[in-house]
Formats: sequence, C-alpha cells, structure tokens
Amino acid sequence: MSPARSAASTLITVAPTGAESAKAEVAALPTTPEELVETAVACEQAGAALIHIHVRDREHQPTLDPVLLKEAVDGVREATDLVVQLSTGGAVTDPLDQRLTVLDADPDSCSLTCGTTNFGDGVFLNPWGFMVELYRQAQEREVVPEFELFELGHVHALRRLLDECGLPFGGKVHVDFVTGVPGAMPGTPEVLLAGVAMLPPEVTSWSATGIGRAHLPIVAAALSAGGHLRVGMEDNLMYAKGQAVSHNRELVARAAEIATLVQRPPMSTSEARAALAIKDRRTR
Ligand code: KMH
Ligand code: ZN
Repeated sequence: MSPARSAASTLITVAPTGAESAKAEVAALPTTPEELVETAVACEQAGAALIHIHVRDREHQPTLDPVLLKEAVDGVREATDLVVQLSTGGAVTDPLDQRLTVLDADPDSCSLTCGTTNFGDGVFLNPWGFMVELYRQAQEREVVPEFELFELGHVHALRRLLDECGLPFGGKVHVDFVTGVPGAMPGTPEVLLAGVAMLPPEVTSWSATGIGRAHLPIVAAALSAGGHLRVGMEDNLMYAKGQAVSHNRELVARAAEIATLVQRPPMSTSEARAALAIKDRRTR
C-alpha cells in the first residue's frame, strides 16, 4: 500500500518544547515536569496522539539527565495515553554517547535522524555509525523509532539503514519530514513532495512539520498528500502574524480542525499505537 494513500485519519504529533528556545524569552514553553504533563493532557484532549519530548533541567536548560528523562516519560505515561517519544537529537551540543542513553528511560518511541544536517548556526551531527547503533539498540529494546528527515539525502540514508539493519520493532516504518530548518531543506510543498516520492516502499506512514513560517503551508501540503502532522512550540512559536502561541494546545487544536475539515480527523491514541506498532508499556 502506498503510504501516500493510506491515511484515513491524521496522526497529530505534538513537539511542545524542543531544545532551542529559551524559557526566559518564551514563558509559555513547557519546561518543568508539571508543565510538560499539563501540556500533554491538554494536547491529548485537543487531538494529539503522540508527544515528542525534550527535557529541560531546573534552570530550564536542555538536558539528557537520565533521572529527568525517566520522570518525564513516567509522568506523561501516567497522565495520558499518548505515545511517548523521546528525542535522541537533544541539543546540537549534546555528545553522541549521551544521546544513546536516552533509551534507558524506556520510551515507546524515539527520534532517529537519518544524517547530519546544518541546523541554523550549528551542525546537528548524526554520523552513520551513530545511526546504526541507535537503531540496533532501539530494535533490541523494542522501541519504535521515528525516522527524522531534515534533508532529501536523509531519505536515501533511510533506504541504506533499512537495507543493512532490517525493519524496526513491530515492522512499521514511520518517518517525519522536518522542513524549514535554516540551512536544511526548505519548507515548501515542492520539496516535501519530492521527499515523499523518494520514500522506500517499507515506509508505512509519514508526517511533516514546517519550522516557523513553513508551518501552515506544510500542514496543508501534508494533509493534501496523505501525510500526518507534527506541530508544537519546538517548531513554531507564532500562531499567526503578530500573535504568539500561548499554549501548545492551540497548535494541536488548529491542526485537528484543519484535518477534520479535509475529512482526515485526528487519530485516537489507540489507533496511533496500532499504526506504529507500539509495545504497550502502560501501567494503568
Ligand atoms: N534539537 C535538534 C538539534 C530530535 O529531536 O531528534 C534536534 C532535534 C531532533 O530536535
Ligand atoms: Zn526534537
């Protein structure tokens, strides 16, 4: 089945925090454990089925502290049915070996970026050996990766990864096109559709996100082409021209409204768990 034609409903991922924005400049950014859980609950109610988490420390700085990561996973898992995905990308300054330890927090899913990319003024490092090691560890721990694609070349690197390492745990292959990062692939429908055309046939679902101004054009393009959506303050701090996002819920609710209008309503968390073949780690 072509992934471009398979989606009757829309998986909405929320990426509420990221590693780039400063709490001092963006008060609405959820950076404490309490804010993260409150955001997760509100976004689930608004239509999200998956949450992509970056954790902050007590000073609101990005961290890969294992205790804080576990606290975040457990807190969101106890309060919601969302698929809990941890970022293994962290911040551009995070060392590769520390990024691998994210899996110790036992998330349902983890991000896995398919290659190095420009990232604003920095470089987001994802060398081949790191990708393979992260993928193998995810397979062993039965964590479902979301393959993140910041460049068209990353689509080809995904092909190589699947050839050399096989399918993820559960057999589903879900990718997210992250478009509009300064210096990486632009957030235009043309580039998104070129990436979709290159996807390996093993891909069972794809989503897209547009950074900053690319947000709404990419929402519209992805829905039109049969894809899913990632929204949230990691990627976009403005709701509209001159209007800052005041809560991640607003971005999820708008995405859910647009998806419903085009008759691809939000996927429930149980549908998302089935679509991504997520192992059930819930305790409640
Ligand atoms: N913060 C970026 C350097 C991921 O979460 O895996 C990387 C990123 C991708 O956000
Ligand atoms: Zn991220």
